Amino acid sequence: MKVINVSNRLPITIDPTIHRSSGGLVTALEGLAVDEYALKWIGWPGAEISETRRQREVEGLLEKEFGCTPVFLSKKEIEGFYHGFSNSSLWPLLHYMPSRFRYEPAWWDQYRAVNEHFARRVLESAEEDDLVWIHDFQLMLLPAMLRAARPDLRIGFFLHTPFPSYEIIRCHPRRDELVAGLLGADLIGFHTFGYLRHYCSAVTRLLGLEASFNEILHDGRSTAVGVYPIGIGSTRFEEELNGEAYARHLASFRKAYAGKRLVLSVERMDYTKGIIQRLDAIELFLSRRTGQDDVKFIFVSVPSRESVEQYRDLCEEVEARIGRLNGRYASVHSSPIHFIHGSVDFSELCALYSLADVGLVTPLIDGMNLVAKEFVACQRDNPGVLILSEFAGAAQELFSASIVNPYDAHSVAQAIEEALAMNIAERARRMQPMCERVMKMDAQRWARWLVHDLSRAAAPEQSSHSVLDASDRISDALESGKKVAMFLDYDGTLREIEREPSAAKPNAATHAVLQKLRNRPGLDVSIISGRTPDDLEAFLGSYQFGMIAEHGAAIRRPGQSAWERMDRNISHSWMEQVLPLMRLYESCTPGSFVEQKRTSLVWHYRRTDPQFGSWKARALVAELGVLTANMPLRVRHGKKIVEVTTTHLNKGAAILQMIGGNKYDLIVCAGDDATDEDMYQLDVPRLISIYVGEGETRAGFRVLNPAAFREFLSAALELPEPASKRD
Ligand code: GDG
Repeated sequence: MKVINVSNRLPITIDPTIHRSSGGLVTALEGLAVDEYALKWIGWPGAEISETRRQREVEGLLEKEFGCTPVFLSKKEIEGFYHGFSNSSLWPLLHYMPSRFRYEPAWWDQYRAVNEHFARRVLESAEEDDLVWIHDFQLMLLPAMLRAARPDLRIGFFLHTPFPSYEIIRCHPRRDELVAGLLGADLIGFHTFGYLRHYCSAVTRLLGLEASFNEILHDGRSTAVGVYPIGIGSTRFEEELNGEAYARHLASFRKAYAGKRLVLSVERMDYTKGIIQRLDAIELFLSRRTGQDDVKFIFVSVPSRESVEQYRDLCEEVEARIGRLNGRYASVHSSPIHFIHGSVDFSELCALYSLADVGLVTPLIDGMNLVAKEFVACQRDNPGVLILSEFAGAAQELFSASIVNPYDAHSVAQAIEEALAMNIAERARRMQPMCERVMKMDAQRWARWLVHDLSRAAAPEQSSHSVLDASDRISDALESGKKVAMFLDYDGTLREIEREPSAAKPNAATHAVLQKLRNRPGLDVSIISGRTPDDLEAFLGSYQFGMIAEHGAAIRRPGQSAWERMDRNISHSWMEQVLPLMRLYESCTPGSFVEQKRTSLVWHYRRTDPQFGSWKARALVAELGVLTANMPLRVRHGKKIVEVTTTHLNKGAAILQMIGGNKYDLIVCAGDDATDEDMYQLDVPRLISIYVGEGETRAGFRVLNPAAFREFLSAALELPEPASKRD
C-alpha cells in the first residue's frame, strides 16, 4: 500500500542537477514511509522544461532516484495557473485581502487544465488501496476530478493556508467550483477549527449542503473534516542543535553581535507576513529609545513570487522603509535593522533562532506559521521570548507566547520592550510548555495522524446490494401473485423538494412512475404525506390511489372520493397557544412562514438564510418544548420545518387504519423525513422500509434521492417478459 503525496511543488530543485529539498513536510512524509507505506510524490519540479527529450530524462531520474513523478508545466500554465490563479487570485482571498485579489478568466482555464494534468498523473499511479494525499490551494479541483474517475480511491486534502469567512470566499467568481472541488476528498484537514468552521459555512451557503463539524454529506458520500495543526521536523532541529556547524555559527554570531540584544524575524517576503506593520512598531520602539544602540533587529526575508507585481512592490516598499529607518536611527557604529533579502542555510538559521532574545513573528494572517514553532524548538539554552501574532494559526497552540495584534503598532512596540526586560526565570517558565508541545506534536506525528484518519474516514460506497435485495423481494412477490401494499411519501420521496411547496407538482418522471404503480396488478398504493387533502387531490387526485393526508389526520381509501377524518374526537385548542409563538418566529426570520393545517402547525424555513434559519429553528423547538410540556403534542424538527401535531396522529397509526382488515403478504413504506420514521417501526410482518436520502434512519434500506427511488420502483415493478420472449 502506498501514499501518493500530491503537492504543487516536488521536494526537489533542478539547477540543473537535481537535489532533494529538506523541510518539515518531507521529513513528515518520509517518517510515514518508514512505518508502513511506500511513498510516491507527484508535483511540479519547479523548472520550466519544455523539450520532450529533457522531460523524459528528468522524469526517469526523478522516478528512479527520488520516487517522484513530475507534472511538467508550460510557460503559459506557470503564468496562468501558478502566478495568476494560485498566487494572485486565491492566495489574497484565502488570506482575507480582497483588495489584492486579481482575476482573469483565462487563469481559471489554466488552473483547471493543470489540475487535470495532475489528475491524469495520479490516476496513472494509483492502485487499489493506495491513499492519495493532496496538499494546498493550488489543487482545489483535484479531489473532485479524482473522485469522478475513481469512486473507490481514498483521498485526503490538507489546506496549508487559512480558509476565510464565507463573506470573503464569496468574492471569487469560481467560488462554487472551488468549494465543491474539495468535496471529492474523504477527509479535508485544516490547521485550526476556525478555518474548518468557515469551510463548512461556505459549503452550506454556496452549495446548499448540510455540514456538521465532523462531516459533510453529499452525493451519497460523506466527507470528513478535521483539525490537524502541522508541526515542524523536530528531530531535525534537535540533531542540528547538537551538531558542529550550528556550534560554529553560534560562536561566530555571538562575536558579531556582541553587546546587542537580538530581535529576529524570518519569513518569505509576503504581504501576509505583516512586514510593513512590523516596521511601524519597530519605528515606535526606536523613537522611544533614542541614543541607545543595544538592540538589533534581524530580518531574514526570503525572496518570493517575484514575478507577481504586488510582491515586487512590497519588496521595494520594505527596502525603502528599512533604508529610511536605518538612516534615521543609525549610530556611528551600527544601524538598528540588519536586513537579509535572501535565505540563510539551515544551521545558520538554527543558530540565529537560538541566539535571538526575541522571536518577532507578526503575520497579519497565517495558516500556521512554522517559524514560530522553529524558534521555540531552538530555545534550549537561555530561552528567549516569542512575540506572536494572534492571527497566526500557531497562536491557537502556543498559549504562553506574548500574543499581539500586528495591526496595533503601539502594543507590538510595548511587547518588544517587555520581552527585552523579561527575566530569565519568566522566559523559561513561558517557553517550557511551548517547547514540550512543539517537540512532541511534530510533523511526523501530524502526518501519521492525518493518514490514520484518512484510512478510517474513507467510507465504502453505499452498498447497492441491499436495495437490489428489496427490489427483488417486491418483484418476486408481485410476480408470484402475492398481495402487496405500498405507502409512499410524496415530497422528497417520489418528487424532489422545491423551495416553494406549491411548485412541487408531479413532474414527467414522477408521473411515469405513478402510472407504473397504477398499472401493476396485485398492488395497493397509498400516498402518505404531511400535505393537506386539497393539495394531494390537486397533485395526485386522478390516480385513485389511497391517500393519507396531514400525517394521518385524513384518509381517502383507494378508489373512493370521500375523505374520512381521523381526528374528529381530537381537540385542536392547543393551536391558540402555539400559533402566536410560531408567528413571532415567522416575523423575525425573513423567508420563513407558518402553514396552518387542520391538525398541525408548521413553521417552514427552507427559504431563510441557512444558518440563521437552523439557529432559529433550534430556538423554536426549545421554546415549543417548554410551552407544550404538558400537552399531548409532538414537536418535530424535520427537513427545514418545525411541526407541532397531536400525539394521536402519526403516519404509522394511519397505515394501520388504512390496512384495516386487509391481509397483505408484503408491506412497503418509503419516506425521507423524521415524520416517516413512525412507518419504519410498524409492528407488521414482512415490512420493507426504505429511506430516501442521507443521514440517520431506522429504515431497513436506503436510496439516495427521489430519482434513485423512482428508478428503484420502476425496477421492482417491471413486468416479467412473456415466457416465449425469454426462451
Ligand atoms: C505555508 C502557510 C503554514 C524561511 N527562511 C528561511 C527558511 N525558511 C523556512 C522556515 C519555515 C518556512 O520557510 C516558512 O514556513 P511558514 O509556515 O512560516 O510559511 P509559508 O511558507 O507561508 O507556508 C503557513 C505552512 O504552509 C505549513 O503548513 O504554516 O501558514 O502559509 O520552515 O524555516 N529556511 C532556511 N533559510 C531561510 O532563510 N533554511
